[in-house]
Amino acid sequence: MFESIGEKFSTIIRTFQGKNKISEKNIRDAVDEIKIALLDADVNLRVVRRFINRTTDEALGDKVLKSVDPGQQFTKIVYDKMVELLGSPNSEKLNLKGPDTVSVILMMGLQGSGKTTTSAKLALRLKKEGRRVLLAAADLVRPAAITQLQVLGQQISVPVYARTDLKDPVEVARLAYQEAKKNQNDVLIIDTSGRLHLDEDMMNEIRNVATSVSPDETLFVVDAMTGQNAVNIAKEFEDKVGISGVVLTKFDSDTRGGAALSLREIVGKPIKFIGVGEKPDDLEPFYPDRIASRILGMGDVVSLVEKAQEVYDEEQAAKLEKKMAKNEFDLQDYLEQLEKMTQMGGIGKLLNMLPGALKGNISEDNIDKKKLIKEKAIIQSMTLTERKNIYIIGPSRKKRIAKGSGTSVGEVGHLLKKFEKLKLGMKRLAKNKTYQAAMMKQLGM
Ligand SMILES: Nc1nc2c(ncn2[C@@H]2O[C@H](COP(=O)(O)OP(=O)(O)OP(=O)(O)O)[C@@H](O)[C@H]2O)c(=O)[nH]1
Ligand SMILES: [Mg+2]
Repeated sequence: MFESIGEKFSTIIRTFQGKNKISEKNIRDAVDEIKIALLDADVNLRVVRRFINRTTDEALGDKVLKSVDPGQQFTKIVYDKMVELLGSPNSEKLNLKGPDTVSVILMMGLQGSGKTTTSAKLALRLKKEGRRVLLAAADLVRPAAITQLQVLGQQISVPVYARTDLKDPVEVARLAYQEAKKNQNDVLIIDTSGRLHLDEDMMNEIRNVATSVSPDETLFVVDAMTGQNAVNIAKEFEDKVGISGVVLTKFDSDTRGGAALSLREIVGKPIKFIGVGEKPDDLEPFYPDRIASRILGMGDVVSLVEKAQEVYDEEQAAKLEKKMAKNEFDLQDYLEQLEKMTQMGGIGKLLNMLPGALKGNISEDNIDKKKLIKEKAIIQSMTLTERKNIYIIGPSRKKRIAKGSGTSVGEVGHLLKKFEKLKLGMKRLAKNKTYQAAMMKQLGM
């Protein structure tokens, strides 16, 4: 998406680079070209007008015309306005409650927009964040809908609440909520049915579901290929049910994408995620700044953002170091490390962090990856409280955790013992400056 508009923008912007004097006419010409590029990309006319007015107002001020590097200034204004158009910082975050209560995410949208797929993608994402997710199949219209969600749930090892004996989605949603409470799930994602066109029935049904479970997030799922009509559909859902955020699916397709760009401005609700493929992990947070630089064909801004990301990681690392020194390192931190390392493929690095391995003759080849995956599953089946304090885990909790992770009570006990040893080693390490320095180096800190 956005390839063609990106090319146009970078051509417009390039003509400004390095110029040390820019006239008002130069700016007006450039703005005209930008307008055409946006309209070509199928951006809503009202949105284009607003964007152009804002950009022109600012660009014609003294800041650009009198600056030493007007090209740069102009580019920055266009970029800033584009980011503003797409959303605000952190708008991609989900508003969920703490892990001690059930947060509800309601999915809605037209038929085939990607609700069911996105439900599973979100479930996987939240599970990776340490949440205990329950999926609910409240699409009782399409015969195969329940099975589809069950298959996806199995793929990502997330339980699915389904009732083939019921006909009322409100009832299923309500029962699923009770089930979530009973099983100590902290997120319930409700998949609902879609219809081909907007109709009163669908709106009433989804509104009734919403009223009965009062969702924390009501996500409107929309296919990025829908074009201009997406804006009208979104408005309808906002008026009749109320939406808290948008998920744009099929972002991987080569559509012009302009309609998608109009959503935020017209509906006033943030785009939270984009679907970038059919697989469960093909979901990304929607970062307005990154998308803006993609639209403007500006690679350098992207790398700037990536630099900022590195700093963020350094901060994380510093926090971790402090925790270790204070002997506060818990299973949740361990899980996060496990995840980071497996993501980067550098399991060896993680293993080197273990005290016994500091002398370092463990290579990545002789690591039991299956065991690490099992460990992850075990920790993921614990509540956050348990991860923070393993000493509350008695026999009945062990049983529950083993069941939730598909392991045995013995394996759960084994992990707990191992972690206790690890913590002890860390405590010793924290006291020994030389070892500590070596460990930090191993961790790449
Ligand atoms: N390429 C791509 N395909 C997607 C994406 N999201 C969903 N799909 C595909 O779109 C099709 C429809 O997705 P579903 O999740 O079944 O859509 P739905 O909204 O649940 O459909 P109904 O339940 O019939 O209303 C499936 O073939 C998905 O694999 C995406 O981000 N990218
Ligand atoms: Mg579906």
